[in-house]
Amino acid sequence: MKRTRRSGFSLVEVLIALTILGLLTINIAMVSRTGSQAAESDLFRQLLDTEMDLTLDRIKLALMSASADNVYPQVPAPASESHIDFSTSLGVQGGVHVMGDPERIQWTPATAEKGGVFWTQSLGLPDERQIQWSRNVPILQNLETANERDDNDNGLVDEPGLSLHVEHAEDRELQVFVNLTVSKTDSRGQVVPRSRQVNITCRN
Ligand SMILES: [Ca+2]
Ligand SMILES: [Ca+2]
Repeated sequence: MKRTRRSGFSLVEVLIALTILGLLTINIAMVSRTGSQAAESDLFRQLLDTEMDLTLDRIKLALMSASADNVYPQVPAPASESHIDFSTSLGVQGGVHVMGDPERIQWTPATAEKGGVFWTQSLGLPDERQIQWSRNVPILQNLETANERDDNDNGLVDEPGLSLHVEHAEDRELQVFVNLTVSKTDSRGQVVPRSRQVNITCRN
């Protein structure tokens, strides 16, 4: 008896094919989602890094030309301050340094958790003006808590999100160390902190 050749697919084959297709679709969607989340996280970190780097560059530029005798307070580690007052040297006239108007860089609270970094020009004078350099600086540095201990192992105790301390050995120029943490909550509700330290030599 002649057998008829089977054509088309059985129901089982169709079900298997649909299952495989479904799994593939789910996998592709997961990979795509993971990829877009990674790209979003990268962009988020880059924006925070830009805010942090720009703020530190501005602080560095301002303090580089500060006169060492006009930097206050001069707090050594493990203590630190969240502000610094200074005047820059405009040059020498008749053998005497001519100083610019007093300036201040400070962290100012905006909420219970974070605040901004502000630069004040002509401090206490009629033409005083204040400019914001950063808006996402937490009260304390990353991994630091207020407990009179150095939790993040950086030689500073309970240091603020913007922390400034100095080193001034007798035979060396004044050095100001600036630690800055910038942090923000991403779309998944996770706090992303970025931190960096710069040291600035006051050569005047
Ligand atoms: Ca610390
Ligand atoms: Ca602490």
